[in-house]
Amino acid sequence: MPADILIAAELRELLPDTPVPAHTVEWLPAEAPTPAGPYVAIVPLLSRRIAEPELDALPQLKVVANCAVGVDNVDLDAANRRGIIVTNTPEVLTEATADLTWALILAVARRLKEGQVLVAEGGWTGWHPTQLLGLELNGSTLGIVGAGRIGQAVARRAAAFAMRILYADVSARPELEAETGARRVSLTQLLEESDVVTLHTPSTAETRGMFDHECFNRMRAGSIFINTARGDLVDEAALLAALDAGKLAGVGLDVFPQEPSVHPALVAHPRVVTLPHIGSATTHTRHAMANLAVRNVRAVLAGEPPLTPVLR
Ligand code: 8YV
Repeated sequence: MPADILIAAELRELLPDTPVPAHTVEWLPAEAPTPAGPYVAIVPLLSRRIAEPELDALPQLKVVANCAVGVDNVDLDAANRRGIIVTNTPEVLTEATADLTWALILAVARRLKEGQVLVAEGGWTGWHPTQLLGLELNGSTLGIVGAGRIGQAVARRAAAFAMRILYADVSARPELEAETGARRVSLTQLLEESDVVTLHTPSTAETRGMFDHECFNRMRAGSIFINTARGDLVDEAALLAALDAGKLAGVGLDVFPQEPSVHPALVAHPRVVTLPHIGSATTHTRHAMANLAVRNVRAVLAGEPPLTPVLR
C-alpha cells in the first residue's frame, strides 16, 4: 500500500513500527520539504511550517497532528478553511516543562554558569563570603506571565520555595489562587513587583514581540527573566539592552526567535543560561507526546473526535 501518512522521521524511535494500523507511514526527514500527494495525515514537529502552500499540495489531508503543544508553525486559519483538523500535545508535557523552568530559575538565581566556569577554568581560589552572591528565592516574588497549564505548574512548584506569586493572564484562575495564594495583577504591576519574571504565553499575532523595551524598563533593577515558551515573544534587542544596562541580574532561555541560531552575545554572557529548547525533553514526556499525536491521527481517521483538538 502506498504511504498515506507523513510522520517526522525524528519520532520514529519513539513510536511502534506501524503507528496507525491499516495505514502506511512515510517517515519525513527534517531536511526534506513537505511532499505533495494524497496523504491523509501529517505529524510534524514545530520546525516544519504547515501553511497554504503545504496544504494546497495535500488535498486529501484530514489532520495535522502537531507533535508540540504550541501550534505557531501551523496556519490555523488555512487549515480551518479546508476543514482540516489540527491537534496538539497539551498536558503530557506540562510537568517536564515546569521542571525545566525551575532548573533555569535556580541556575540563574544562584549563578551556576559563573560558578561552573570559575571551577572549570581553575579560577577558584577558595571560599569567600561575597563570592557569587545570588538572589534568595525564599520570600521573593515570582511573576508568571500566562497562567495556562505550564504557568500554573510553575506556580505550584513556587510554594516549595516560599515565594510570593503574581500572575498576569486574560483569565482569572481562582483554583490556582486558592491552591497557591497566587494573585492576578496587570502585566505592569507584575513587572514592577517581581524578582523573577517567567513567560508562559503561546506565540500568536497578539503576543509576538510583546516583551519589548517598555517591559524590560518596568522590571525591577536586578531581577531575573526566564523564557521557556517561545523566542519570538521577546524583542531580543531589548533583552540585550536590558542586560547591558545591568537592569537584569540574569536571564534563562530555552527558546529563541531564530532556532537553532542563538545570538552570540547571549551565549557568551556570564549571567545568561542558554539551553537548546529542551523544555519537554524527558524520556517519559517525549514518548507521551509522540503517542498522543499518533492517537489523534488514529481517532480522526477512524471518524472519531480527536483527543486534543486545537480550537480556533
Ligand atoms: C517541543 C514545545 O519540544 O511543545 C512545544 O510547543 O515547544 C516543545 O515541547 C517541540 O516543540 C517539539 O516539536
